[in-house]
Amino acid sequence: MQGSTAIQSTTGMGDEGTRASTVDLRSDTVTRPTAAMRRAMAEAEVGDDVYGEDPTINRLEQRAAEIFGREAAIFVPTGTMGNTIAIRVQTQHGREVICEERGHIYNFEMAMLAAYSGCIARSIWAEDGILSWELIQPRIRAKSYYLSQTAMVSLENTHNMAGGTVYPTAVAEEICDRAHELGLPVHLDGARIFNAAVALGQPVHEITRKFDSVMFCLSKGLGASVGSMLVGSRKFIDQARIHRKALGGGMRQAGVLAAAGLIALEEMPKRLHEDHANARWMAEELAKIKGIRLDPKKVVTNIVVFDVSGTGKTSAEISRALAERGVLINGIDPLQMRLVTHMDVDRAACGRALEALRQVCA
Ligand code: TLP
Repeated sequence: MQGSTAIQSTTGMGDEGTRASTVDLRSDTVTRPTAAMRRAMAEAEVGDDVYGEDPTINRLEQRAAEIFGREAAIFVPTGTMGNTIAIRVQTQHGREVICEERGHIYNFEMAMLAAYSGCIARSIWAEDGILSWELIQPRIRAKSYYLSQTAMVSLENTHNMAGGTVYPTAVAEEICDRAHELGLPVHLDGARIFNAAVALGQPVHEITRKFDSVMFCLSKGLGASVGSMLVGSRKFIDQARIHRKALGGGMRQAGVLAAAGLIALEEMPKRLHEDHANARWMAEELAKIKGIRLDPKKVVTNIVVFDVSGTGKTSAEISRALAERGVLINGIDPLQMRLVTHMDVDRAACGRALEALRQVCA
């Protein structure tokens, strides 16, 4: 798994007509808002959020803080902006952020870690993307005036490119405890933290309580069209608000977005287990296809990463052949592909995707 983690977008999306029959497993970011979300959006009470006067945004921020057991929360347009802000608030220029080698903040956030926070990533490769204190501790820079200093640790749960893997809570908590003893804050890129909570059978406040800041997305498996949240202390969120504005994230009457976000937050975690069951089933069936390699037991949430090197085809070739059959799945490098189950793809659609994969790999 070590190596490049570029998402290779080899498949486009057709017009509305082809869309209905297309099985889109490129990501859970492709989910579209439910009818209830669209109604709530149409009816949302709104105000100017830069003045703090959007009642729907205020409600969403309050509910996110309550659900995560924190003092405060802030609505941000994207997960990338949420992570960027969390890193900026808790680091200083010229320092280092410890993260996993395939982590989103390191590979998919346009180097904002460097561009906005002035830090470098001290990346560590970990089996299944799951770091431990044993792996982190030796990479913390010695206290010295001539070494750039470690500023923070950032974990990703679930770990996207490692295949939706989940941190055992004790492992994440040990990292937080040991980092805190050294005065280092720990951020959680919890884009899919509700998937992790479902897999662990623990509520999100329990599995995130030791992190200094948590970002989670409303717009992925939870189905809202736009938006992510940052949660943490009141002081942290006050600082975050300044950086959100600086980054152009002051969104005025964004209550129309928050209205869908509230439904995503309150209602949608209840159905994520369906996506997990579909992903596991797909993984088990994929493992039976000659040339495809993966361990289905490792699939515990909604992401399946699989090796196609034994098929004699590249991931790009497979993507293109699948697209011709109305199935969208992208490569993450020439040898590996990622599929993500979500609420717009039911068991029958997963079956159609499998059939197309069987044909293409034959
Ligand atoms: N992930 C996207 C792509 O950017 C790879 C996807 O299709 O999975 N953290 C994690 C762990 C993510 O997976 C993502 C998006 C983000 C942050 C960023 O969220 P957005 O796209 O809202 O900026």
